[in-house]
Amino acid sequence: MTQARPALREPVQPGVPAKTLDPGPAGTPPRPERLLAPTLPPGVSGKARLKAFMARFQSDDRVLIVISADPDAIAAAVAVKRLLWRRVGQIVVASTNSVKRPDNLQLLAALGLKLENLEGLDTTLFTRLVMVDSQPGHSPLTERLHFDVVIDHHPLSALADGAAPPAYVDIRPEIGATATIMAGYLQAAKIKPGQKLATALFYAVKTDTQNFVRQGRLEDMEAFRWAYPHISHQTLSEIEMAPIARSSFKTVVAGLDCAVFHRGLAFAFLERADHADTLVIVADLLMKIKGVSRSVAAARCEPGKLVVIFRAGGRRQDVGALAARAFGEYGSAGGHKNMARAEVPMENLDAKLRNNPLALQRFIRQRLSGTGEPN
Ligand SMILES: [Mn+2]
Repeated sequence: MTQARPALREPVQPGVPAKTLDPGPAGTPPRPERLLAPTLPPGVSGKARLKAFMARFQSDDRVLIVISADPDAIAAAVAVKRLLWRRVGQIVVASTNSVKRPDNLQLLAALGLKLENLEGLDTTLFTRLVMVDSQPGHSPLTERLHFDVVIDHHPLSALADGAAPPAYVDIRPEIGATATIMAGYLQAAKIKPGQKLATALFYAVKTDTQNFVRQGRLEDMEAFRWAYPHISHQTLSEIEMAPIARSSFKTVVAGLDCAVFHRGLAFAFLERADHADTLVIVADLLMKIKGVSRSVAAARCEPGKLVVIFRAGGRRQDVGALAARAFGEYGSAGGHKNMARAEVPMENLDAKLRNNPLALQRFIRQRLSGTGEPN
């Protein structure tokens, strides 16, 4: 049996060191990992989950909710905020990544959610740490923190050596979105979602399941239907039609302009991109071109890393596995079947590649085609 790779969430947190993904140099046996374990059995009722979750908090708690900001994570964080409203002393939401993608910015604005940057935040000021839509091992910023609660839908990942297991863990990889899981808690608490929260949850399920093409399950559809009567169509369309920042526009145009096409694969390489989120826009737009079933957008982004974004249509591809095979030995790489990314610190690459964009582009294409993936 092959060693299961800890699948990365998409988007991957910036700067995840190779060690979180790489089981070790070839030939060395991977050390036994302690996986996070759900604290309740699978079939337990929503009420029981809610009770176990709420039991973690007291009225004077200062709660820090940690996310890697994307629509699902943002919606899940707001759902946790709603559940804990008037039940704890303070709630702060912090992200491990900076937000640049237009829909995420629009969503934050629509929710009026102030997102702190986890880096530089003194986590000891908080009495409870909660993580949603991610797991502590996904980011070097969080792997050493002690979380009280983890709620997620990514595959179970390993706990860092010496890290204490969270007291409450609800991880259900079979669910399409963490927003779906959170809808279950809100329903158990008999909370009717306000317009903003409903819109955020609705959009989260929609994007994380890619309109139910990917991994959409009955639970996701039920959450979708539950949220629907309460959403604001105006806000939803503002999020979906969010404008691209003018500073990213040039990168997007250049990314589309340089794309090359080969048997269903659209490949765009830029020497530099302003932000990884801009490459996501490029990869998504390339998928809209007729005949394209897979897209890859790659560029060097600050601070000093190569970012490769993967998108695929349909159910029969697995770009998460492709990303891991192609770049896992150089940095963090992985994701879902239809969405994945690799982030490789430039210092992990040969000096020749660091200073020669053409060589870097060739290297990426070789890694993509040389890993057994039919083109
Ligand atoms: Mn998610």
